[in-house]
Amino acid sequence: MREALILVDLQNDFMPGGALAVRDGDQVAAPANRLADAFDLVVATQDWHPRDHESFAASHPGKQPGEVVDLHGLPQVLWPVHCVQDTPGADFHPALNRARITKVIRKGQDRQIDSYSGFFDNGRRHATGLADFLREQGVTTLYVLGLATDYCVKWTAIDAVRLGFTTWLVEDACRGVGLQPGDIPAALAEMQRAGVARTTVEAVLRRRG
Ligand code: VGL
Ligand code: ZN
Repeated sequence: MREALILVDLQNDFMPGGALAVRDGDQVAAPANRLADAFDLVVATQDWHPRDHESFAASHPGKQPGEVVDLHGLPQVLWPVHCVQDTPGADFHPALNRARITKVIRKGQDRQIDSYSGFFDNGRRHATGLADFLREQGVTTLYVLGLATDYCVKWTAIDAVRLGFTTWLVEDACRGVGLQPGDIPAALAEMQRAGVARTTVEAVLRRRG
């Protein structure tokens, strides 16, 4: 029964001042480091888009961030340009302890489809390799934290359950976008309905630290 910690998208563009800033997103770095010290297997996901990614409003003349379009058959929220491959905005937060990260999983590289989950693109057409990696490592239980609660954290945690992992959301080490009021509590409820269990940084440290 091996356990792994999954750090979702702790990247500069999701931090205050970044291109797709998540409120208080930077407050997740310190608890992420504390937890990472308590796990022998730490995986970080990284949103990693080409500059012309079709999830960007800038790729759709006349459209603004926050609008929803049909993108090759899937509903797509349009975002500001963010996490462009090999730019500082796509780097991990500078305070994040990179030395504890065993594996980095990059996602969102196909310009035609977004990838909120760390496991699959939004159409579940292509796997990122995260599930295979975790299974090879003998992992059965995941602790998920990071950004953003209502997008990449939510879909990573829900896919983890669907794939058969026992999945814990480290709720106080997540922050959300909250495009609409109520989106963050709705995401927590959706995860809970899907079978994601909820815990806190202190509870995980008491058990593992
Ligand atoms: C994310 C929107 C667009 C996330 C990534 O990390 O939650 N949200 N790309
Ligand atoms: Zn993105």
